[in-house]
Amino acid sequence: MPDTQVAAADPDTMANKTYDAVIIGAGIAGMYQLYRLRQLGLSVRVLETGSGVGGTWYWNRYPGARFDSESYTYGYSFSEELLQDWNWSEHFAPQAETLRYLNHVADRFDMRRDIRFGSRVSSAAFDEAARRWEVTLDGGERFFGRFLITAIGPLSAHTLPRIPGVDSFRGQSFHTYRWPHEPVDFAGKRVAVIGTGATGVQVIQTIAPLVGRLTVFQRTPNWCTPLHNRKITEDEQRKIKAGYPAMFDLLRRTPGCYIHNTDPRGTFEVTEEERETFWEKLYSEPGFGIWMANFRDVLTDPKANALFSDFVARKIRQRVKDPATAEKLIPKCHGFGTRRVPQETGYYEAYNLPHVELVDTRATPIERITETGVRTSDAERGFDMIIYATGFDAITGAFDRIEFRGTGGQRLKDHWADGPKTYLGLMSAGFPNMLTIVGPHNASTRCNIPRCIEQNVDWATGLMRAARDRGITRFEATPDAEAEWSRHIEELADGMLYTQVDSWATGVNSNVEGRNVRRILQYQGGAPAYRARCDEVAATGYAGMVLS
Ligand code: NA7
Repeated sequence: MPDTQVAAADPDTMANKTYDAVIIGAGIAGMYQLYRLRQLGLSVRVLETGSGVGGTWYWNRYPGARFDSESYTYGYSFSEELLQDWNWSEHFAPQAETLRYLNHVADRFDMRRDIRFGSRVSSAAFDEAARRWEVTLDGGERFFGRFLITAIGPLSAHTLPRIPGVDSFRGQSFHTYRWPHEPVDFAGKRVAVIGTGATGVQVIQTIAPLVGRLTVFQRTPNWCTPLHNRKITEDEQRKIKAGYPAMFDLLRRTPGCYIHNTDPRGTFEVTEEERETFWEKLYSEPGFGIWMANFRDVLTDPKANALFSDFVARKIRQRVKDPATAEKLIPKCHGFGTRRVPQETGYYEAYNLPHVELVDTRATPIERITETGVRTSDAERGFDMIIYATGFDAITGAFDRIEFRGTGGQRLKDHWADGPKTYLGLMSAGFPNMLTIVGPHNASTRCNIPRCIEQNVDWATGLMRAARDRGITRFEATPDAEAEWSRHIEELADGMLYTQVDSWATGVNSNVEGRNVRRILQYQGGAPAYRARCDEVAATGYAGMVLS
């Protein structure tokens, strides 16, 4: 068979597995990066653990998984035809629809031929002499790329609880991130859910009416607010499609690239009546407006924050019939919006069902998972199924699970041992030719994520275009630029209420050794300022980097 035909069947064979760029991950970021680098005419290989595209939306198939961003603000913006052809069915689309969308994108742009599925990267090492990365899969297969782009997701390193006996349970058990592809039957089952973050809330409200008995093990309650999801009408569909340019323009200007923008007023600049009316309006409106479009000081002034937290606490008391359960559901250790706000649909009402029980694991800690259920300090309960909605080793965890070695063999894990050190949240000194899309210290993890992904990818693509045009085979952030950016990140976070609270956003995870200390992982200056800084670096010929 002629070589050309071999290449058509398997590009890895002819190309000797050497590419201009290797991308790790075929989620939203990896797919878009592939599309853009192909436009540059580069040879690209995407390595993906799963058997399909979609990343977050491929893995998180748990019941109730859906957007918290308005669907039409979440899709890719790069193709007008795609925008006009795709119809979102609901204002906040469910996981299956989003996965369908991403598969549609992969097919439409013929992406799969450059993606290797079922390929988990275990290590990547920079070869200084060859100025390229050597990327190794589980099982030992190797790929080579001049450039290495990580698109491995901020919430992809899922964590099971460090509770004795997790392996001993004989019933069904699932982490929400590794939900089975086959349907799961809940009818008549005694089900435990551990964890009440954004994921746990979606699971609980969805399965509560389906199960025989539901016990929720809550360690920390969260401030949840109504999603108010509904179908998109035909008239709305037309308006959405006609309004894309204006909408994307707005999204470029808001701090988190949502359609919600901070209210310029201060909480105490209005009368009590005006305040209540405004907050009632926010509570009755869909999506994250209540978090993102609240008074400007709600997330920074402790008094304003406490007052709004009281407002939401009142709502919880009104909605939960049993006063003792309501009190358990009201957070006491953190204010509204200082952790990710779960968006709910009937979550609080689920606790009014006679077969749903809430266990406060701070009052009665889980001691062990047994063969038949869960033992707390005061009781042993039998279950048919345990659902772990216990979250992720966020933002840096996926990096820790791959052995990245830069110049002189240094490990990224060691370089970041005291917290990430980056330049623009996109690269790290000592790790040449490597770009970290949605990495720590960039704006994307406090963002309507595809919007910031597109910014990250477009910037990375610009750098690679410059490299191609100028014959550059090596780029690297300088240690000074890295130190300055890392300081800037700390300064921006100073005074934010969220930095005083344990959560995945501050890098705390009780289930991972060494993750009990808060770290600053996110850029807090807002997406527009972040984009401006990145653009300035590019416009000045990549200041803070050495290109050769
Ligand atoms: P989160 O928000 O990190 O939530 C994890 C939940 O699991 C949270 O309630 C934890 O309690 C709880 N948890 C974790 N470990 C334990 C143990 N050992 N015992 C009891 N409870 C435990 O993850 P999600 O998946 O809900 O959401 C992640 C993001 O995905 C979300 O913000 C969206 O952006 C999408 P804790 O609060 O730590 O006390």
